[in-house]
Amino acid sequence: MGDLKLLATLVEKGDHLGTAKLTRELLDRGIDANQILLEGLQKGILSLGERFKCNEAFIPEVLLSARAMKTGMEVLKPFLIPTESKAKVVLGTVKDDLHDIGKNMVGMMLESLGFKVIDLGVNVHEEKFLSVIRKEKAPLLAMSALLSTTMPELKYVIEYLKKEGMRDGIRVLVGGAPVTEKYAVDIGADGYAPDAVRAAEKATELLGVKR
Ligand code: B1M
Repeated sequence: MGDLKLLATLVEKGDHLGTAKLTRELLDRGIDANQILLEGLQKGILSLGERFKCNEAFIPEVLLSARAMKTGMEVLKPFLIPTESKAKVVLGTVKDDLHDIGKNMVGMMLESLGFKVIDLGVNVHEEKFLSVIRKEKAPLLAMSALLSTTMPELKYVIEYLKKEGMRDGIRVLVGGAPVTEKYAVDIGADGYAPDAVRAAEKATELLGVKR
């Protein structure tokens, strides 16, 4: 559909006001919020990412595009969230990693399935993950890593949970562009998902909650 393509272009160009306006219009026209997220907003940031990879776009453009994506996501959020809450999920991007767009999408998809998401943001240290899991008695930890240099943090956090005697009480779900299913198994995570939709499905499966 043409307008979803236009939405992707607005995100790619970093036009946050245009992104918010068109997102609202598409919702008003009855287009499904998930479709807007995946075929509009996400396509735009990924396409900019491709240009960034080839040195055709640079960090200021990436930041503008990320802002547009976030603005659109804020407009969509209420349309993805049901009223009743299931289990608590502690979510965050690991230490030294500032990427949060994919993590925020995972959070939104989890919320859309009814989970109560406690989002700790980016650059989250293992002690912080652990203290919030303890305080909230959350049964699921969902961690995102976007850099090959920060991916090992996923493993450190799992080891830290073990060291602190907390590993048995919690399910750990991992993801992010460089993370693979094999890596997740190797580091002893309970689950891996390649994208936000499957992350929410996996969370449901791991916790054995009914939809
Ligand atoms: Co950065 N960056 N970045 N960046 N950036 C990447 C990731 C990179 C691939 C670009 C490239 O070189 N081609 C590259 C990493 C290379 C690598 O290590 N393999 C890179 C680099 C190198 C860097 C810097 C080091 C650049 C520099 O400073 N020289 C720097 C590091 C800063 C830091 O974190 N310490 C940096 C900085 C930035 C910005 C701050 C400018 C900005 C982030 C803004 C923000 O997030 N608020 C940024 C961005 C935007 C990108 C790209 C262009 C886009 C990332 C993104 O949002 N993708 C990215 C290139 C790319 O991805 N093609 C790039 C869209 C998002 C929807 O996808 O996050 O993958 P993604 O999430 C997906 C899945 O991975 C999955 O679901 C999501 C979608 O459904 N998923 C999970 C994510 N988390 C999950 C958790 C789960 C399950 C699934 O379970 C819990």
